[in-house]
Amino acid sequence: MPLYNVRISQVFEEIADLLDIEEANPFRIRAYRNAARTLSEYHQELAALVAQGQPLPKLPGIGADLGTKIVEIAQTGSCALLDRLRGEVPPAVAYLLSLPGLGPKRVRTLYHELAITSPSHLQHAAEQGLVRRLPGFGPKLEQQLLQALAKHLDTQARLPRASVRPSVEKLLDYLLRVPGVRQVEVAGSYRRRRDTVGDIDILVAAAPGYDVPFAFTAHEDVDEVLAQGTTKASVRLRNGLQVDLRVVRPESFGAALLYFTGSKAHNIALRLMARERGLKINEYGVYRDGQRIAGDSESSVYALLQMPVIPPELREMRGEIEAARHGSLPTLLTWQDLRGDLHTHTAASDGQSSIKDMALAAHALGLEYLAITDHSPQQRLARGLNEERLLAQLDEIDRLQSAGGLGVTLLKGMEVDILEDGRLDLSAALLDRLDIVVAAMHDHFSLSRARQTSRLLRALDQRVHILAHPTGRLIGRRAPIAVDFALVLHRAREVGCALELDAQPLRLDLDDLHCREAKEAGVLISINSDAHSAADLRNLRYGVEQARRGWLERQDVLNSRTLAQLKAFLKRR
Ligand code: DGT
Ligand code: CA
Ligand code: CA
Repeated sequence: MPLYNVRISQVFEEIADLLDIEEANPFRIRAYRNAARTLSEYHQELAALVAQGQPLPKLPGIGADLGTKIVEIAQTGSCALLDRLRGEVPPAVAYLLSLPGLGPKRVRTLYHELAITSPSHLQHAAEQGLVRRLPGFGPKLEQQLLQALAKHLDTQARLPRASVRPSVEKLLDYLLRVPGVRQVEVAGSYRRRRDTVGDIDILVAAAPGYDVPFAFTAHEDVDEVLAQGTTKASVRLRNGLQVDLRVVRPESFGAALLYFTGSKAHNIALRLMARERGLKINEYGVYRDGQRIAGDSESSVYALLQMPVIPPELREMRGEIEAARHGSLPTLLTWQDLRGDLHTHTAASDGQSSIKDMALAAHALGLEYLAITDHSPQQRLARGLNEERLLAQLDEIDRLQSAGGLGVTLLKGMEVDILEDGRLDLSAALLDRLDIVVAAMHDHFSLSRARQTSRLLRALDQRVHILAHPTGRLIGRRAPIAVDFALVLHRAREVGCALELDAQPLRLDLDDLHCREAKEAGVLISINSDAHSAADLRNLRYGVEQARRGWLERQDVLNSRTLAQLKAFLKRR
């Protein structure tokens, strides 16, 4: 089975990390990082195309050299450049870069002074107090590293959900065509739309007398069969993903779907409620005095407990059962509620598409407005816009807008860097010329909680409309910043600033719990694609899914407002 794009992208990330440790040319490092991001978000599996002997599509930021490397990785699983770099830098050293507080310079120190080559190695040294004595380290950083290591070592195995989607859809398709199969549904954390998944759970309703697990384990992508029976199977796919299959009779499909969707805590609560009513729930149905009285659909089970169906995204034991009982479940946001995108990049900075192509793509998705927000001057590698180029872009937007035919209204904006001390990377005069100011941090992620908090509070006191990817996390790669989030929310609410839910599948920042905190604090969320190409706008859908997990409704979301309402919001600052 071909490698996922996300795996190829990991090879590029690793190359970038190793080049970084070797102090290679920053532009070269950047090219690998950009290509990694493009790949991880691309909707078609490139290795599959390579396997079929088809040419690669033209991808933004990926020229002949990187294209050759993609083919090489797709065919061999690795590439010569990576092998060479790995020979020069021990493997786990690069991993250390993903810990907060560790850049290439400190990683080099750890390697040279203490011969540290892996996270567990580092943990050991830090526990003995050896790390604090190194030049450029200290007791605080040592403590911070220990905490991050503890967290990191147990979240490593989870995969971003978006990255396994093609694989899951392929399996579902296949199972639907297996003889005897009536219904197929993916359950577990995938169905609850968690940002990451540990494994995949698939449920099948089948007529009696068919060996569905046999057909399943014979799928071409299966590498190893971990367990197999007449009603279940567990396999590992060639790309490492584990998939659990359960087969039930059609009359049990709803009860089984409920059971295997989880969460476990949600299921346990339902079972307790049932017991209070003299009922028994298991994965086959609901029983009273040994008689089966429901279970073909999820709604038949919830109905017996006098509840509406609770959307899978909410089944986390975060108050959803209480809400369902009191008839106060939220009316969750849907894709149709979104009217615009307020954070996007063009080829003027590190994006790939023209303003016009971005606008046309936004229109094609049914959006009504689009903010163009390229990077500010400090982002040199991302070709951040200086004053002259920004003013030229504002003129260009005016020209495009008056020429008409775009299908969306453009808003003039910028993603302005928040400097280390909380000032913004643009003069107040220029900020005032923009329709919308999106502020974001791109460095100094490891400041102390106190300093990080005052940095953000200071940023919010300036003319900022949206605080972008507020915690800075990258799933599986960079921990969220340390910050007093409640205080940030309080100030955001006071000054009338929204917080972003960045919909890039590896960011999804804010996460579900933070979204809910924001809602409860009365702070609007803006769900933005942070697109770096026209195709990236489709990532908005992952944002909607995460927002639903955060209990968000239409009125909680800034970009569900009409253009007139949005403009009124923007004008207040
Ligand atoms: P994951 O795979 O770590 O992303 O998370 P889940 O939620 O998909 O967990 P998983 O794959 O271990 O199990 C799938 C579902 O099966 C889970 O959400 C609820 C159900 N389940 C698993 N084990 C138990 C159990 O011991 N008791 C109950 N009530 N349900 C369970
Ligand atoms: Ca699972
Ligand atoms: Ca499982």
